[in-house]
Amino acid sequence: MPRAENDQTIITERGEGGETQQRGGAPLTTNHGVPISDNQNSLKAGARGPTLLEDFVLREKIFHFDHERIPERIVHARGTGAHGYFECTDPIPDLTMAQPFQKKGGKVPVFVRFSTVAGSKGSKDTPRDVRGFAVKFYTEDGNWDLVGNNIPVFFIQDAMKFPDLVHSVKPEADRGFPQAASAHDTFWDFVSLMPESTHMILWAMSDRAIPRSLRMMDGFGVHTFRLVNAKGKAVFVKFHWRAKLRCQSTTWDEAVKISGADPDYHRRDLWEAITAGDFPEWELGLQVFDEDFAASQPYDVLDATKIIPEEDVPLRVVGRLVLDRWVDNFFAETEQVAFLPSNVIPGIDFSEDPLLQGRLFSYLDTQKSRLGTTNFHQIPVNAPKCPMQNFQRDGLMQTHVPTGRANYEPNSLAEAGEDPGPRPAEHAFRTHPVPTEGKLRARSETFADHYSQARLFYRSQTAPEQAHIVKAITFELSKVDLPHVRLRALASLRNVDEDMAKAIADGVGVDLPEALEPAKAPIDMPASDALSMHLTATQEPKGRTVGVLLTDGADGEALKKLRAAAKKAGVTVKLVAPRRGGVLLASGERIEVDGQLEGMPSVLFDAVAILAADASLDRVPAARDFVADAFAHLKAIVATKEAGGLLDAAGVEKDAFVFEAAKEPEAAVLRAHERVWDREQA
Ligand code: HDE
Repeated sequence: MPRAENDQTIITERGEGGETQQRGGAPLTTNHGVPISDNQNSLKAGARGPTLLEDFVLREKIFHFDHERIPERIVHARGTGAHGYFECTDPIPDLTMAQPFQKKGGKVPVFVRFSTVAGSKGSKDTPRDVRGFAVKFYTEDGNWDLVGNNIPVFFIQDAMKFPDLVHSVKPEADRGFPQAASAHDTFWDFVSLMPESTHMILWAMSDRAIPRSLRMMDGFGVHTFRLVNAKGKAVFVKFHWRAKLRCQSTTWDEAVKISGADPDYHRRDLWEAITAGDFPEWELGLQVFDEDFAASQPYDVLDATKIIPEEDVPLRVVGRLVLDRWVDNFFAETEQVAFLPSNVIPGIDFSEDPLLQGRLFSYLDTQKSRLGTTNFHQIPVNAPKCPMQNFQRDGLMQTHVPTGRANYEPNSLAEAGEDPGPRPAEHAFRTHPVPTEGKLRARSETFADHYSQARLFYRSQTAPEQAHIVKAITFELSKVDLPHVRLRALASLRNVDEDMAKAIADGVGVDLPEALEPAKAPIDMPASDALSMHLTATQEPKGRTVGVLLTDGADGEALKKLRAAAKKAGVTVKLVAPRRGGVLLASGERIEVDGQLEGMPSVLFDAVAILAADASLDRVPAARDFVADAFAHLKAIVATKEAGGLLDAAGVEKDAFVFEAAKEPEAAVLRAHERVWDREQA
């Protein structure tokens, strides 16, 4: 009997073999639209007989399942994405005709995918790694993809070296490990033979490579690009995404523990923020400069291992990026999104950066391999949102159905009253003309200074940030089994900073080797505060999460105060208890909690409050770890008097970052963005 269209009632029954059978809702069909009668049982020759080949329903279902996976990305395989918009706040038509920058308040839809680089799709969210920050702008002039990273420089200067770099960092070829890690022989072997990678190594060994949240990292276009205005005048530009919540990182020990506690930590954090309406936001800042400025710098602006200090060319903020919509389907959108650095629009052009130039064909090529067809641009997440038409036809998985016979031009079909198809336009992308020198397989001399900016980066960091770099390189080199590779890396690092190299050599337990002779003697550039995460950190707890550990009989008043402060500050509160079912507060009120103690350790929070009503947690190992880790990870701790024994058992020293719940429960909220670095030095 035909059913009412909107009937969503599902009836659960039991089949003859005891299996669960459900009916109701929309009719289940095959891929060809044929309604299916039974989704639990295959077609058999008798109830206990063999399955029949005739069962097209079973065969189609399993056939499709067998082909559900597509090749993962060669690099940046693990990622997560969201929809949003870019809004122009300061139009720059004088500099570019690019559509997103023409009108104040003008909005362009975007899709953004964040990623780690080295790990496989199923690896963890918090390895030490560079993060991808790829933005697809669906503009009225076609798609513009700004496929950047959270670090403004790169390991290599020429695309020719990319396969070697990636092979060296991926699991070693003979053993298939380590996964998602640069701390191994082949990576350090390669980079220690590539002095040009030193600047990027310093960034990758800094806390930038272990971000607290995808919402708390900046993004960079890395390469120098061009902006071109309507008169055809070009200027150079570097693109910066500046996180509204400012940059923050985990400690290394925290990152390691998070990867066990919640391998999906970053994607969950992004999902929670967006679904809660707390939309992540970045400013788009431009560094605009001309040929004369470029020619007068001690580095080459076409060299992707170099930054332009913000003190020399300040950021001009021209817009904001807001992510306000999670995907409907992870595979269809996040997995199938295809970014192409070659996707530029009128008003944006490339520079001659040899790394960027190599990327211009690589990404198109990889999409064919991953998505299987030259028609990958027709997948909804990749399709432009403006009209598109040309004479390209057919191909695997063609979904467009062009009408008429104009599949070539020039044609004169219009004269016969037929649709002649499109023609090249006046308002169009035009390559900015650049004089060239003729064919040459070479590297410019202006790319030869490999150390000055590595030195600039290191010297621009605060003491704790420097200490973390030393620790990270010590850790990585200690994982390198080949002694000559450790020594070569140290020999190179001596050109960055003698004290740093010495501290690392001490940590690894080797004598400092002779310094590697640099191709060009480094110079000392003035330190740049903009390069330090600590010096540019936020002063507000907004966007952070506080974990509250409760026991039965906990004081509801302290919790209430803490929650009120959190609401005001834009901080999330998560409740943790020994049992998921919740706790009975002293007031007699029963409250549900967000997680069970063993499944929600303090590494998942920015600050903690232990609202224990008695000493029942003192002997619980997970409770001791909860507190000990919060202390070791330099976080604010609020605790009741009754939790004193637990704090002692966890080795907490009562410093200025440990607060009494009875007096200031809100301290956990108000200090959630801070870490007490003194504790680390103790
Ligand atoms: Fe990529 N890179 N890359 N890359 N890259 C890819 O393209 C490549 C480079 C970056 O979320 C691949 O679709 C070459 C720099 C991001 O889908 C591949 C070179 C920067 C993403 C590829 C580079 C990046 C990729 C793998 C040297 C920062 C993920 C799958 C010339 C500015 C995009 C894919 C996403 C992905 C090639 C260097 C960023 C294989 C040959 C420099 C964010 O085509």
